[in-house]
Amino acid sequence: MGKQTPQESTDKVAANGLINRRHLLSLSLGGVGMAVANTVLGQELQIPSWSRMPGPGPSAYGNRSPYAENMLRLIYNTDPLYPGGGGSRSPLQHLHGTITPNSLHFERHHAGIPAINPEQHKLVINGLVRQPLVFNYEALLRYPMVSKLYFVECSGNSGALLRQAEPDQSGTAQSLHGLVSCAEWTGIPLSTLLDEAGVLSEANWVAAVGADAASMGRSILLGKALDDSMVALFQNGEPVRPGQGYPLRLLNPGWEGNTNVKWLTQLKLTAEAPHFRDETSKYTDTLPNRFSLKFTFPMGTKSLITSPSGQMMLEKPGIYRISGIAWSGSGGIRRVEVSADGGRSWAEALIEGQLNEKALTRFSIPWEWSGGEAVLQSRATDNQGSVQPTRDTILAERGNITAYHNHCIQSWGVNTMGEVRNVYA
Ligand SMILES: Nc1nc2c(c(=O)[nH]1)N[C@H]1C(S)=C(S)[C@@H](COP(=O)(O)O)O[C@H]1N2
Ligand SMILES: [Mo]
Repeated sequence: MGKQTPQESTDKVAANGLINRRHLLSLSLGGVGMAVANTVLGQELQIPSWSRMPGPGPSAYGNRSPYAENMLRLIYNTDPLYPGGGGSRSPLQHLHGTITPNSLHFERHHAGIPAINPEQHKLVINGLVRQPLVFNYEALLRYPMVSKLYFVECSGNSGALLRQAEPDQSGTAQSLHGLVSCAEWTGIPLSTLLDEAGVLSEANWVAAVGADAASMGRSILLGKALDDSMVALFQNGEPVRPGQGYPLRLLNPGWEGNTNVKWLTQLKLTAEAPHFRDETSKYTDTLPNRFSLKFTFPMGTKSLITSPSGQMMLEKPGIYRISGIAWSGSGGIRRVEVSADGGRSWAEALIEGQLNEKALTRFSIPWEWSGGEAVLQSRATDNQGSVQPTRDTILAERGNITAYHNHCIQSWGVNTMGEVRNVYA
């Protein structure tokens, strides 16, 4: 977040009602508050019944309020031909901050969730190593660990925007983009385990395989494996959930979701990539000239307004908090800009909280809705200068044979009734 130029700081309200930070801080925080909150002066506060009676006591495992039970994952594609296949999407429009609660982390399984007893699970490291090793869960718990915030995003996320010529009017942040989540992952740096096995100089790849019925395998570049890949055992402080790969999963920060092999059971060092099913027939981008890109590992620079977003309703003209998430598979987010006029003018959003590499970042900006039509967009720039592209740019560059790795700008149209819909702009 660089210094503002004098020109920007005198610019009180950016085009189309976006209120820039300087204006908000120097002049009108109070003004905004007054406009948003209802005044309570002169009214007698009613004492609600729940403050008179003792409620239930503590519980062994906490639950959320029954008033917050509308936050649910959206399950898709439970085709009986593929038992356990399909997935579920995170309710991005209901989530705040940057951490996805474990119960709401999106899921993608190719053959369901195996019921693994950690006492019977093994992790093998073999292939081009000096000393093949086998670890049980108990042994892994004794290694030094690191804890980091990382997003996981399926490379099929947001694919509908490329597949569908007309925008899905019923689309929500969740239904269109909910295959991304973010957690604090705790685990052993993969480099620690590979060092112990002793990687031979001919090795270039780590072939990772899961213990599910899909026997999912992915090839990881040795450089990545030695850089920041980890064998994750904990997710937001508790054991990795069965849906996320209990008792352990591979995590390749910033890389396409599929490479994060769940229920990890084998790491084989190889000279060549084994070309598993999920890195050839799937998760591969075919270009208009029918050539396919061999591997696409880091996820693109991306952002999404989660509020207001598809299927929400603005009740009346006034000041709203535009808020959303931004992320990049190549590092941190440098800035996020927001437009209320379909990309003609942009204002810089406030980054809320810390900037973590390869993790979700929360942004927001106040916006005064006049009651007219608007098209809300956000555009992220990562700290290597890569800027989130428009849908038209992606289609022009890659066509739509592939719908994987779509990181285009999402447009939410607001009509004069205040209805928010997925639009192409
Ligand atoms: N063993 C195994 N690992 C797997 C999968 C799978 O089906 N089996 N699905 C992959 C896909 S496609 C994605 S996007 C991520 C999803 O991780 P999550 O379910 O924890 O969100 O896991 C990956 N790892
Ligand atoms: Mo995926």
